[in-house]
Amino acid sequence: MIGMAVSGTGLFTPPYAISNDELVESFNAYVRHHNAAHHSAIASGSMAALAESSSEFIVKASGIKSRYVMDKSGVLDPAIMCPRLAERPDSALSVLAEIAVAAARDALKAADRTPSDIDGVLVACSNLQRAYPAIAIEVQDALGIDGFGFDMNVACSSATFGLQAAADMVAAGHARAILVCNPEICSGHLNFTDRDSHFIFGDVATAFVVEAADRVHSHNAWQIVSTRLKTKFSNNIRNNFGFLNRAAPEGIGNRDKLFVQEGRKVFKEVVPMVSELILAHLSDNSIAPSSLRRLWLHQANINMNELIARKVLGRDPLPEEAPCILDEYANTSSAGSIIAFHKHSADLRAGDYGHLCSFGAGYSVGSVILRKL
Ligand code: CO8
Repeated sequence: MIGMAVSGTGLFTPPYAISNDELVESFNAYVRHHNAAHHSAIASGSMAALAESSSEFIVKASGIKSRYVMDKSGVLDPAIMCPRLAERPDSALSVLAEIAVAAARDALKAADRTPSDIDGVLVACSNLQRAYPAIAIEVQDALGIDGFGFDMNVACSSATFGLQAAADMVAAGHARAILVCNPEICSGHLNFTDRDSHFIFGDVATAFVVEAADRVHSHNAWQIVSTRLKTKFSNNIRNNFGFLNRAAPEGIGNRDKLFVQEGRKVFKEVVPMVSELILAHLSDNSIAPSSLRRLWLHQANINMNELIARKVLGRDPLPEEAPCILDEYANTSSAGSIIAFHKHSADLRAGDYGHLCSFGAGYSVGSVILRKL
């Protein structure tokens, strides 16, 4: 009995890249314009002047050098500072479903599966475009999948929680195979006028197929040895945007209606939570950290990842042991560790162990032990 497996992964990369220098240039233009417009209030001390951002700070504090986005011109326009994504008629595919479908087609190909092999679709992500109908049902329809679909959101941990939910449903006999999609248009929820966080996120979509390990026919399939999930309530990463805002119109447009965080607190509280969970999870499965060939860590911050990898391995990781994709993609929420897995798993050999993990708002942590088939 070898249980469940991830039999294929897919990736959709948006068409536009924004470098740190480009982002900082538009941010600083916004700051100069803002400070000039509020010159009297700033001079009188009733308003604080905004400070400029810097590419050097961004690379040092986060490891991020660039990000992909679905729209570049709106984000970089100091008068807009927000992606511009045109509304679509109800008869057209939603933009979130569109990027999920692109990643899903890639994952189905990698798994050597067709839509007729799939019985369920999960869209598991941080940033859902609407409340209903579920994006997953739209993806299901676009791909021609019979069965069921639903959305789930556990912020950055949506993909690992989705992986466990999919594996449980296949194991229970509710589906032969489940397609899990992680479309993340993080730029839609990011406050590009906030110096502390304007550089953090990027857009992307990933997808993967979960099915019984003894049924896979792909070349890069991974047995799901064990999963472990953990949540602990925290207000340190939060977004209060939602349909109840119209019931309190006085708050619409406030800072908390987009992504806000206490980045330092998150760093300090989440690193021990993640490393302790991974070590306990490995120990309970009698797997020595030294036998892990690769760590596909959540991609939020390079300094966090180096610390977690050091705590798990008991030494500094080699770059290929804990691959970094956030330099190119930035934080893509739930999709980050799946991108790392997608790009850096094919070279490993049958029997090799690897570890996939996520962490983020909630707080939420997902730990997945994988073994190559
Ligand atoms: N440019 C220049 N200087 C800056 C900038 C900037 N842009 N920003 C801050 N500074 C300055 C500060 O003013 C401060 O100056 P001083 O020391 O004089 O007070 C100094 O730099 C240090 O500031 P910080 O303490 O803020 O900087 P850190 O070194 O702690 O780095 C980070 C900030 C990068 C945010 C870091 O704390 C971090 O990465 N923390 C963890 C964050 C994390 O992992 N969050 C998870 C969020 S993801 C998630 O859960 C998903 C949510 C859903 C997705 C939403 C999509 C939008």
